[in-house]
Amino acid sequence: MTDGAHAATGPGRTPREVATHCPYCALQCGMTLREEPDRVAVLPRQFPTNRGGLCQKGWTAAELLDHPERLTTPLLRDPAGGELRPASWDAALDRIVAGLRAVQSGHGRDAVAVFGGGGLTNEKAYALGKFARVTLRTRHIDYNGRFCMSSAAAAGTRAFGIDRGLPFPLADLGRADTLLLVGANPAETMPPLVRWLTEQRERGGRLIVVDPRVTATARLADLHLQPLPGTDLAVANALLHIALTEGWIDREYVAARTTGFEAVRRTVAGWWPARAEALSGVPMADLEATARALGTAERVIILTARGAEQHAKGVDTVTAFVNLALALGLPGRPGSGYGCLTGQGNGQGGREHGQKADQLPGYRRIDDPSAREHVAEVWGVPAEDLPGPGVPAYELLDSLGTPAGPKALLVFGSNPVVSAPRAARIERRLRDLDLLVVADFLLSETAALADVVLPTAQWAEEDGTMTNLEGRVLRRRALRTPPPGVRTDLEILADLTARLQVQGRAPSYTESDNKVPFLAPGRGDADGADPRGVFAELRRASAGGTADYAGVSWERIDAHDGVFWPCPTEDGPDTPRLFADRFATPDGRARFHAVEHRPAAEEVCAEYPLHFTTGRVLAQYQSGTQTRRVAALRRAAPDAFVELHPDLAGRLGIDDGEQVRVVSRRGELRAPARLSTAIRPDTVFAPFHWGGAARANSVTNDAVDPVSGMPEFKICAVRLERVERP
Ligand SMILES: Nc1nc2c(c(=O)[nH]1)N[C@H]1C(S)=C(S)[C@@H](COP(=O)(O)OP(=O)(O)OC[C@H]3O[C@@H](n4cnc5c(=O)[nH]c(N)nc54)[C@H](O)[C@@H]3O)O[C@H]1N2
Ligand SMILES: Nc1nc2c(c(=O)[nH]1)N[C@H]1C(S)=C(S)[C@@H](COP(=O)(O)OP(=O)(O)OC[C@H]3O[C@@H](n4cnc5c(=O)[nH]c(N)nc54)[C@H](O)[C@@H]3O)O[C@H]1N2
Ligand code: SF4
Ligand SMILES: [Mo]
Repeated sequence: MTDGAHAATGPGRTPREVATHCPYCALQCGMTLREEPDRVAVLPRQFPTNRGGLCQKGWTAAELLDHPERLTTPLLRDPAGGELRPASWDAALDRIVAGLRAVQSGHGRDAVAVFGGGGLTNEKAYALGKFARVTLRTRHIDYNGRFCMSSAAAAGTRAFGIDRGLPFPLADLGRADTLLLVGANPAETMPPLVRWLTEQRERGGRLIVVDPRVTATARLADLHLQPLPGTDLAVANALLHIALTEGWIDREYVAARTTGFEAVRRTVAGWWPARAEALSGVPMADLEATARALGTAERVIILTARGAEQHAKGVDTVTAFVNLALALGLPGRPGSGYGCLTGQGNGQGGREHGQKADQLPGYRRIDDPSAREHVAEVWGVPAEDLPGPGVPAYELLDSLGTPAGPKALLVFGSNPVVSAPRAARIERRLRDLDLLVVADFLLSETAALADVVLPTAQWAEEDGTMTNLEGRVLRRRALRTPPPGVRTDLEILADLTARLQVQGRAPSYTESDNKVPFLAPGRGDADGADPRGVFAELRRASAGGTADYAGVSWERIDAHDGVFWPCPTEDGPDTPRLFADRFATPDGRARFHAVEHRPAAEEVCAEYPLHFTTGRVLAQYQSGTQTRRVAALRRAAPDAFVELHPDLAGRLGIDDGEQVRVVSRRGELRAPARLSTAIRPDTVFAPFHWGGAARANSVTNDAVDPVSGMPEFKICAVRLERVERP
């Protein structure tokens, strides 16, 4: 049984079942879907990551398959009345093709942009990158992973020469003697992962959590450091300072396996624990206890997540923790290392196959001549015809509809009206476009602004692969076909490509365009919409790259519990653990980079005296398009809220449950106050899962990290006000 499905043996006898994975986060919990007379049932499934566990979102994921608000027909904006109205696929695709041609002939190829998502399968991420570069020939493609993984990715690449979220299997967490979680709240964001934390502590390990709030995860910890948001870099430098003073550095490892330590040593020499305490509020004694737990244990793992990374200094902050890990000799040592907890379902694979502005498939750089040659060869186009690098997500979104920016945008798998920083401004940019196309299965806030909405298939209706937070490539398996009127993302891309190629050319196109089939011929995929065919091509395109999938086949994934990349040959091994002997740098050594703390892009002042930070709650996912429509999740987390300390509430005369306004220089959000001693009195928190008046991103700062382009979602300056009742 290679597809993991059990076909029904007769009507009403054995229900059809399929072994697949949850559609939501990067843990990609194993689950079995079963077709029942009146619903699709979700059953937990043993898989090495979740070991039979699922969170509430996973349990209820199938509810959206037959949801009454599901889109089952394309929608076209009526030019006269301005309403979105049902239309045929022909009419919708014709409108898109005409719009793209008009924009490209008037303003050049780069006037069209593509925005993807880390929830797309590897096949779709790959096809989207190729669609942008080969079919549209625009340099403008980027994706929501820029808001998610980009800082850790950049730091990992510069230190280790490779970016794989966890360079070891998740199971290693259970055996760590000391585990440091920085800005991660897996008890809410990846609940089944908590089993590994429990196992770790039952074996006598120590768990240390760094978070400005006493989260569900912090409550599990032996030690909780509660810094001011945006001060993790100083904390990391102080921890390394202490380790140096105490002689806990692994000097042999540093000498044999790394370069650049001397500059780091000089920098952290100035980070006395007292200085870090004054800045972060973390007591010196706790810094010392943390450094000791890291410096004197055998198996030590340091993990970061969005709390540390979503800052305008996110890359340097991650680098500071990587420096600490390297100085202690952790990366590559059995049971030890540094890792980042990737977020979206295919957050890892989504950043490997070419939907990032500066990348080609296989985690190749688009400005590397040999990478261009290789991929152009697979695509059957001249390398010089491939566009150069585009710009990171926020810069792209912020340029839409401006005189120099793209005039048309196609969105696959993101809802930036809710999830982009400084969202009111991005909403205006989207409205300024000549053409906005959104493919979604629900009418997200972004789809509601579109000129054309294309109804697309859901996870249980498509085959493909996903790469989880461990770098393990998994199979997504279809239980059923999409409902009538709905097409898969791959079908949409193939349809558009065919129409763009057949119906003549925009004047800016060169001769070779019409000769380029979307997928090179002879690979078993006539129309380019078959995910197996696309995966076969992806394997060739990634071969020899950093993220090498050449040896990964669907059959091999099925026969094992997934395949870890890099995996260059079908009969050779895959790579569950990286860095045992060497790093992926030219000389095989990991690279230290000296990094200095700097203040947040926006500091508090008399007018905006409070720190504002954002994040997630267990029962809602991301921009909420999906989970806000699931009854049980809506009951569990019905509304947005503003979390603040009772002391602060007392000072401002705010009662629990009262409507408050969080105001920044960019805008405001309104939501009920939730009083809690779990947060620092100088900081307020709001989840970002809601749009409208409660949208957290009306408030957030659009300052970005200079290296990664990551926006500063986790800190800005605000004031808090009561909303006076009429
Ligand atoms: N329920 C649920 N689960 C999810 C998701 C979801 O939307 N909902 N999304 C998935 C995705 S895409 C992602 S990226 C992951 C994210 O997973 P996490 O990174 O665990 O989630 P966040 O809540 O964004 O941030 C984690 C913590 O960072 C803390 N924090 C805020 N500012 C700072 C700071 O300056 N320093 C430190 N050290 N901590 C800070 C917050 O208080 C929060 O508790 O979750 C995935 N899983
Ligand atoms: N303030 C604040 N803002 C944040 C964050 C934060 O911590 N604080 N976190 C950031 C992070 S880490 C992330 S990852 C982003 C996520 O934010 P978004 O990019 O908005 O992610 P989603 O809400 O998952 O949006 C996915 C959309 O695509 C649709 N969709 C799902 N699967 C598919 C598919 O296969 N094909 C197509 N065509 N559509 C699909 C869904 O219905 C949904 O409308 O938000 C970022 N924004
Ligand atoms: S932890 Fe993530 S993958 Fe697992 S069930 Fe929950 S949302 Fe799905
Ligand atoms: Mo994310």
